[in-house]
Amino acid sequence: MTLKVGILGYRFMGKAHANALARLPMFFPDAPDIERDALVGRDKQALAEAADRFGFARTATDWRNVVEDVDVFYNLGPNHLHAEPSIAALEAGTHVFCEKPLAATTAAAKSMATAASDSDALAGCAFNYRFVPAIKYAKRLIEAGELGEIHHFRGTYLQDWLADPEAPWSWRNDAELAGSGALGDLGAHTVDLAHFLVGEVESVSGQLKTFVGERPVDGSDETRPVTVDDAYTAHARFENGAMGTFEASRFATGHKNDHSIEIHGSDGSLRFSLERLNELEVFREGNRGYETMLVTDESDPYIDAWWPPGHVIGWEHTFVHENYEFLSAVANDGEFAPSFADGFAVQRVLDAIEQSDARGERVTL
Ligand code: SOE
Repeated sequence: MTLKVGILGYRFMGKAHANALARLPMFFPDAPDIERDALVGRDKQALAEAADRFGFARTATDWRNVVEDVDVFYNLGPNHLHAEPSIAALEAGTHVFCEKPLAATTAAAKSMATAASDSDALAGCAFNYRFVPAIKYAKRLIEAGELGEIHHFRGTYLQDWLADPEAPWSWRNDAELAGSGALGDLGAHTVDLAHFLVGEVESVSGQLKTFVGERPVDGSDETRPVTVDDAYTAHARFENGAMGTFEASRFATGHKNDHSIEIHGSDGSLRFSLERLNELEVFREGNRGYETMLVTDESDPYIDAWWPPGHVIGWEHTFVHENYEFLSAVANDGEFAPSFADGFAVQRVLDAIEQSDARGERVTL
């Protein structure tokens, strides 16, 4: 079976997913055949150049002309654009893969989850860090009971790209377009991993902070207001009794893209950092400290598709893994996680953190 694919968005995430589609035949030969059909965007010239580079047959400036003509629609646009095209595609029976966070608001995320539930088509949310071999390995350790009863989850996502007050304004700085700032862009990933590895969040108390209130607009003398958070912190209680701390910042000088988690259980602990994504640190009761494992053996998740042990993989490979899993589920009429319901569950935690910050009190979901 050949799946005809249309993609809305051709910049950063467009490149990451187009690269993943191009890698599939070489590294995952049992993946379904893909026809890179339509690339959707507004700037016709930039779109044509991207379509040529990414190997797409045609371009379109209106997603309405694409969602019913393809088998799979990728929504890689800015967060405020996630709902309408994805819902229209699902209502037309087109499978949808949507970037994270699911939406700019909880209400929009709920509508998307409902549309996915009502549709025969498959919908997935592109939380790519679930598809890091070391994270999959961590999931196996926890499910095998090797950490025992989980007591703590600690997740931070630290970047520094806005520490310079002169760094230009972008849609990620606008509440209407993005929904929130570091909370939704980065915190969404951490909350999803917490759900994946530990379980559902019961209550949170959090705070948001905006360090720089306006930024220059590229190519003009104007400035535009920053109406979202630059950083957030939160404490959480999980339904299973574990405790959690969450943090993300775009002002964490010294960190480029450091998504780190640490989990402590009664019988052991684990530690992971995206800046060393081929490694997992594991502490087992009785050892003197953490052991650093290189998760690149053929028996480790996804590694047999790539290279011999020790020939490390990178950030882009997580997109190949998630595309392989989603498109295989589409072709085989299977299931895929994270679903839109999973994306909506993340959005509810983000919303509760925002509510807690606004009300100055703990919020139960
Ligand atoms: C920007 O913060 C960004 O590209 C996020 O949007 C991605 O989800 C994250 O994986 C890397 O950083």
